[in-house]
Amino acid sequence: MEKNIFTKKIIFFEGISSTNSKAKQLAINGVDEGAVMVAKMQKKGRGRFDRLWESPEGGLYLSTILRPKIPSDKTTLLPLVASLAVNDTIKSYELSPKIKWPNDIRVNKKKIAGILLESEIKDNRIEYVVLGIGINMNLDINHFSKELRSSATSLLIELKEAVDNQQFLKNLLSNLNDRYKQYSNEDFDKIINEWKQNSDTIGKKVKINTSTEEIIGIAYDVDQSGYLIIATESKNFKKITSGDCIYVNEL
Ligand code: BT5
Repeated sequence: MEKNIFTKKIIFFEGISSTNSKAKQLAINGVDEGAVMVAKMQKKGRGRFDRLWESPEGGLYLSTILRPKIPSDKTTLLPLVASLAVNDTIKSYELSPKIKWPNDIRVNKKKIAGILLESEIKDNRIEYVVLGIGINMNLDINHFSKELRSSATSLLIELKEAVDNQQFLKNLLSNLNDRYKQYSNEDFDKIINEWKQNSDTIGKKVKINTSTEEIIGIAYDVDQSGYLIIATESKNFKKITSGDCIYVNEL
């Protein structure tokens, strides 16, 4: 049987600043693809655009190093690959997660996990990608800051019982290996189709905030790069490469 590349080297930390920062250091030092860093808590967990990821003890915080050997323009599909792996795992706990573009995993419309990808590309070649995943495991509502209490949830809150973080990690790394294999085999259509099946974004009226503009329209499709296509009210199509997506019916 083929080995899981994500179980060859797993490094555990009690507490850490950020597993993504640690993984980046190791990636620069040449550590192999698949190495995983796991922490019980993070002091400076990061979200996209340098936002804070609340990381109290009880959650699961991990990062891994990827060195994909496929054209660098396909790195934009990695958020879909990672969100499918997290979604697959949460689903196996008999919950009904949905992916919100680009990388939020939500249960009952509340965020249960987040994904952060940071890549280093040189001369059109991927040097490394650090994939970070944060999952709200055994956290109750009081673990979250007041600002997050209406928008965040955890496995404990949804299942009303504690989950074994080590078992969850094992399941997640196995799903990640399967999804990453699909990706490495360039099975991109399958990834995009399954992402669409597991997302609730397409068809919704959305408000997108990018670094430069706000766009309102219907989420029409996700293209071959994983970018979101919006049909605007003026009947134009806009391609969104990066930004925040808010469902208008949840405002
Ligand atoms: C993310 O960013 O969702 C990416 C989160 C990635 C965290 C992992 S943990 C392991 C690894 N090491 C790191 O340092 N990071 C990664 P974004 O889409 O920008 O969402 C951030 C926003 O989510 C924040 O501004 C809050 O509104 C909200 N948020 C923060 N902490 C949360 C939590 N624990 N649960 C739910 N929502 C949270």
